[in-house]
Amino acid sequence: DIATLEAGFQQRIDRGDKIEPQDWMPEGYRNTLLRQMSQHAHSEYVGMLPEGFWLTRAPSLHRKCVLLAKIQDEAGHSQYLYSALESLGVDRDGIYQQLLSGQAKYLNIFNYPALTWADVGMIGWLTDGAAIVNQVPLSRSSYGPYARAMVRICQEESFHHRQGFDLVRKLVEGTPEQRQMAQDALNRWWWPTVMVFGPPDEDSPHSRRSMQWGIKLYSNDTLRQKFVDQTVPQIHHLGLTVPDPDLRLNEETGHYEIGRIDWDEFSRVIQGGGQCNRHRVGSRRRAWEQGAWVREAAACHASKQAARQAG
Ligand code: FAQ
Repeated sequence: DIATLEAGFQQRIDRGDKIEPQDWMPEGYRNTLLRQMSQHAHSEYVGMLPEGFWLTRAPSLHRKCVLLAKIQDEAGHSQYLYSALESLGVDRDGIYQQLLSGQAKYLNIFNYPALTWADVGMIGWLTDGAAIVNQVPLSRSSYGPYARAMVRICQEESFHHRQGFDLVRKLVEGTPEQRQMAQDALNRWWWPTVMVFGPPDEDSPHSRRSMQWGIKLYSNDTLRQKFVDQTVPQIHHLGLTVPDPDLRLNEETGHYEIGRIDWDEFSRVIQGGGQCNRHRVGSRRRAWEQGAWVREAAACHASKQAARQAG
């Protein structure tokens, strides 16, 4: 019966077994994976847009090549994740349509604009930095295809993180105007990045079940703290200021304590009311419509090839 199956499933999780697509899994486990993995895939896909705006504006050929490579990696990450989703028996187009209809979520952070070249650096350094803190544990997630996708994704994200840091370092070593540009961008990206880890543990409806099932390994606040502890010294090293007057290092615990996070802003942004939500989903919708001829041509080519092979 179902209770026995569920108990056996939980034992496998507790033993550290990987769950594979052909294995029995509780409906709730599958739905949690669908929710989180699709949000993750959409985030990578929409995540190309804020930086994409700067591709034709990069200050040198070298920076343009680096940025182009990074954005292509993000497209690749979304493809791995859409493929991992297919292993749950869902149709890729159906999942994708949920993004285009505005029904599916993607990370809050991608609804903010990249106003200057320094913002491109902040996205790499801070957002990819946060993504690494979140995703390295996910490479030990209980669902095999999701965990395996994370391994390569994390390796690529660490290049993204370094190129972001390098870009910001170049600016802070530059003219006073360039240094100020970096500080202004940090002021814009710090709080939205701290929010990326999701609501505080006591307001996180999914965390308990997700952690019990080994989908998530650490709570939202645990990962947020890890990110803050690791990033604040880097900010100080660059001679920049964290835009938080309440930030302090607790000498006893060794952890940085941050000021109040504006959770109203977070809710507004993830419910569609951020600065760029309409623009982001609109861009993805346009790409889908304008790419219709590519999909038709690829399908036509595939059917001709199949006919040729059969003949
Ligand atoms: N934004 O109960 P919890 C990248 C929602 S790409 C929007 O705590 P959970 C690379 C959550 O969905 C990103 N919504 O939920 C890159 C839920 O709503 P629902 C890579 C958020 O799932 C860099 C509700 O709030 N990483 O970085 C957010 O247990 C630069 C309640 O929350 C991922 O996508 C948020 N920040 O924990 C590309 C992370 N937080 O579904 C380009 C994968 C929460 O009930 C440039 N996902 N919500 O309507 C996760 O790890 C988890 O899903 C969490 C949330 C930790 C985000």
